[in-house]
Amino acid sequence: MLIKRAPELQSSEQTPKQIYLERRKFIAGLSLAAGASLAGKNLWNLLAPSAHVHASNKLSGVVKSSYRTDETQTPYEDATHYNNFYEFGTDKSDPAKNAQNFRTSPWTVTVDGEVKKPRKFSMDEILKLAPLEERVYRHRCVEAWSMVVPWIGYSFSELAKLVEPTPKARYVAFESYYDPRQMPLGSRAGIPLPYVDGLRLDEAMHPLALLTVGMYGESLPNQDGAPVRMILPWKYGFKSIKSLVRIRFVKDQPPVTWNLANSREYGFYSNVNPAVDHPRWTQAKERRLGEFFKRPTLMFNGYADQVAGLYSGMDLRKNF
Ligand SMILES: Nc1nc2c(c(=O)[nH]1)N[C@H]1C(S)=C(S)[C@@H](COP(=O)(O)O)O[C@H]1N2
Ligand SMILES: [Mo]
Repeated sequence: MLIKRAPELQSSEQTPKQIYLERRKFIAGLSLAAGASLAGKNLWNLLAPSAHVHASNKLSGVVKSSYRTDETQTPYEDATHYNNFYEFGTDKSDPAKNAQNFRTSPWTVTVDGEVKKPRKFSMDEILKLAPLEERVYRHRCVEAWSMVVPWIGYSFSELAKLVEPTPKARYVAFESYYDPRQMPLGSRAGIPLPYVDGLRLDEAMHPLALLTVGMYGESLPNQDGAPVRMILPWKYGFKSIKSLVRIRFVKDQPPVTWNLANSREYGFYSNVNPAVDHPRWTQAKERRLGEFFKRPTLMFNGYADQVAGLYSGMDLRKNF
């Protein structure tokens, strides 16, 4: 009976997530058949999240953007079970386990500050504000691992246009949701919360800056920053702030969580730069999840042609 399921895995109708879940069921079945001795604790941990997976839904009307690398995409399983989301724990496997019951509906994002039309957006409004695009971006953490992920969203500038920033707006400040009751591990994360980040206005308005509502054809899983986050593919991953609740257009450079936590190690810009090492490790190479050999890290994570102009004349060693 289990064997018969295998050919279905090849169906082109299936999303990577469905394939992954089929595999999980398959593994579960095998272990039951083989007896309880094989069904160790780790296996049960692996199986537990499947009860909640329907928290993410297929997104319809998504068009493929030309912003896409044809490098091999990271398997859904890795991108959703190897995460940084300190509000839900500091181990890479914590967010997938601990964010399952995170309530992301109803959700509103407040946009204010130096804008002519401050307003709140419901999640429904955000989903309909501009056509949803699938963009396949390289995603590189400051810890020197990387992925290739098919994100879904649209340029942040689409939202910015609607609120009409005034000439005084020079930066954009972003803030994540924080509720210690839902995120009890946050108090032990070792970073100040709520998580905040910021961009210069021209960086935020760059078309690559993606207001992200989904991945792999579906809405974002909680552990990846549901229901809406930023993705800034030319910057280290920590700039890609999750579970956004507030966006403010401001005059002065806003605080950045990792810079507040350790200003010697993490700067405001945090553009991917293989020539400027982290004080404790090299940034010249990275490990792509699922690959054995390290690969060289590219300037601006491979997006130099598009974004280098934003930083012309700047000392990138000083402005790290
Ligand atoms: N609110 C919040 N956003 C966050 C983080 C976090 O801990 N909290 N971690 C950051 C870091 S360090 C990285 S590498 C990316 C990871 O995104 P992913 O788990 O979807 O790959 O999210 C970033 N956004
Ligand atoms: Mo990161």
